[in-house]
Amino acid sequence: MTPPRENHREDVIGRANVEDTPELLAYYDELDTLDTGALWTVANKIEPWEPASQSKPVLWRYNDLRAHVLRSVDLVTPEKAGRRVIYLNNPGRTDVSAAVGWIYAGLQVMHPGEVASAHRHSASAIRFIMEGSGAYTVVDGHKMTLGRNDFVLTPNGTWHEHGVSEDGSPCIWQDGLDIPFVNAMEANFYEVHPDLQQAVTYPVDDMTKTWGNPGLTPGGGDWDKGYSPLFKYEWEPTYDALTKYSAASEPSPFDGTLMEYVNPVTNGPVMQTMGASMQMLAPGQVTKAHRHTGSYLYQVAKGSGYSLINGQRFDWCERDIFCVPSWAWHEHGNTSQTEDACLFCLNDLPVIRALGLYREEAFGDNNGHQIT
Ligand code: GTQ
Repeated sequence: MTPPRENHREDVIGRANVEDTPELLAYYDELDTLDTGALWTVANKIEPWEPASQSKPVLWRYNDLRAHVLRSVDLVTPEKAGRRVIYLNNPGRTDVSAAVGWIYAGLQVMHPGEVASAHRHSASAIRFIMEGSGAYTVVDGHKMTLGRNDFVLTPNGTWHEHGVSEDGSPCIWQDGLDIPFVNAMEANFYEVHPDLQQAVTYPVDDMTKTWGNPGLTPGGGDWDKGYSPLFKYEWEPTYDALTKYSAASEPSPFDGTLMEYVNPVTNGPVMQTMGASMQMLAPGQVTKAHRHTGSYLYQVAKGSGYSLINGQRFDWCERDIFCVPSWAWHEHGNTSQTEDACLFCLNDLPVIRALGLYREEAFGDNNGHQIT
């Protein structure tokens, strides 16, 4: 960790530095009865020198969670539960049920033949498929079939339901939603579909076939919604793209080879509030530390390695999930000398960037590595 900067001391001129006296304390009590307060009693807290995330760096090991997630199948039905999900409860964010920052995440399990009813809400979601076969999601009449490491969007306001086909196997996927953020904006609406299920009104996987062709968009294709028409992003083309890009370029010292998933119409993020990326670490690759604003939830799509987050080491393997809170120092290492490692990342960068709040800093000392 770096020492506090000189201008970060609380006694510098211009920062609130008023000592309590009996008279002032009585005055504060009077203000309180009028639903008011003296700014200088809270100023240093509400205007910190730099972001002070309440989220803790956390690693959720799939090995620890999987049996508990599967157990929920014996305890509740999707009909009763609405969504049968075990959510990731960051110890610093339990008040808003967030996994990190303003991002919610959970592990949803479904057995073959099960369906979770259709609903829609102001929160946007992604699902990242972790295991099993036969999973599908229907979004506004478009049915998407889903395999391992695919991810699917259910953008705000779209009707969506999930299921697993009769001939599939038990499926577990990660849900990631901006529920805490939309609640913070006090803008969350929720509706159950009047028929509980929606009709599939387009050919299966039509959005991938229409919008998912590299370098080509449909002639006369027309899309002006705030989210990507490519509702599903498949693993194979993603891995193929990363393999080609890593062979053709130098990796970033901080991220290895990183590609962002984009809306093919705008080249911008997949949704207005949440973005996603996949990054590849070559065998043995170790990155340097940096930090930036925004909250990040990683899922290990392939391989094994470690991350140092604010000086704390987390060793991860395939299917583990970990978070990097805003402005936390982080660096990653692939511990295999033969296999690459791939990290899927869900983040709130679209919000951070749209509001002009993005900032980034490299760790300057110790050749760019945190001291642990
Ligand atoms: O599938 O729409 O994990 O609405 C939490 C809230 C999943 C969903 C969650 C949701 C969903």
